[in-house]
Amino acid sequence: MNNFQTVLCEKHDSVGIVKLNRPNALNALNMTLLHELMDALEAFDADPEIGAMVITGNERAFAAGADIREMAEASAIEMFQRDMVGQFDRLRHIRKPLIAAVSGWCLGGGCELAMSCDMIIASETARFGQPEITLGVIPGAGGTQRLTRAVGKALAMEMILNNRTLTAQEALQHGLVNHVVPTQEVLPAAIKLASEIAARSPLAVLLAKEAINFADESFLSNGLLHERRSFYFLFATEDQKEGMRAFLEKRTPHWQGK
Ligand code: CO8
Repeated sequence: MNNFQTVLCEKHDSVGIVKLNRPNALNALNMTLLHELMDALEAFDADPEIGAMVITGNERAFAAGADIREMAEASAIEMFQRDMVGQFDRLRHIRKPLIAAVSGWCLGGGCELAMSCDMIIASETARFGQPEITLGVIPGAGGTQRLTRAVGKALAMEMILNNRTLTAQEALQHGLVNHVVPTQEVLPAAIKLASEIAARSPLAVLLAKEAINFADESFLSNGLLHERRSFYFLFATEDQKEGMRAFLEKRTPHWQGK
């Protein structure tokens, strides 16, 4: 975890923080960064001390997209073999909650990365967009799908077909982000939210995240069945007994993840 070149990792109690660290390229996502980011997140996901994770950038950029320099001259076959977007699939297997703390540019693959997280905290300076059309391509890591689900078809069309960017306030208004805060507060606010979630009943958090993600990926009847199974399953845990008893006894529950 300490040998990464393009990301910095830190633990803040029960929260794992991964900071994208290619400031000279506005945190453009090259292959090294993508591999290191996913390695770091998977390590936190496997760490029993960690309950939730935050991905952040710097004040100027969360990430300005995939690294254009690295892919400009690539052939279709080279792109297929590199499978840059395949790295993104690793995100879908992270079970603990992931929060993006976004300041500045959040474009292309950077916006796709933020949207692949479970929640987004944006600073007032954040700018969201999918400018791939200006490069003669389209989003490749889920942008056409996730942006459409988040902001609706009309706005997604304008953003992807005509490079319309959203301010933080617009992103909030259209449901792309959870909160907008002053720039200095974006990381503390994300850590606070992650800490609060990390203090909740851990098995229920994992199953709730899984069930919500199912909503985007399935027909309603499949999603309902998935949710119901997880709900019943939680009655096999000690945490469910503890949570309900603590409520009835008017005390704070003590979660054990069992
Ligand atoms: N790739 C590589 N380098 C970049 C990128 C990028 N995406 N964005 C910025 N940089 C570099 C610049 O080349 C510049 O480097 P140098 O100083 O060596 O010339 C440095 O970062 C600073 O950038 P600027 O000087 O351009 O800074 P400005 O403040 O003038 O402009 C902008 C900021 C508007 C963000 C501008 O940099 C920009 O338009 N960047 C490109 C944004 C873009 O088109 N992103 C989409 C990329 S394609 C994509 O993401 C496809 C995703 C597909 C799947 C993803 C899987 C990971």
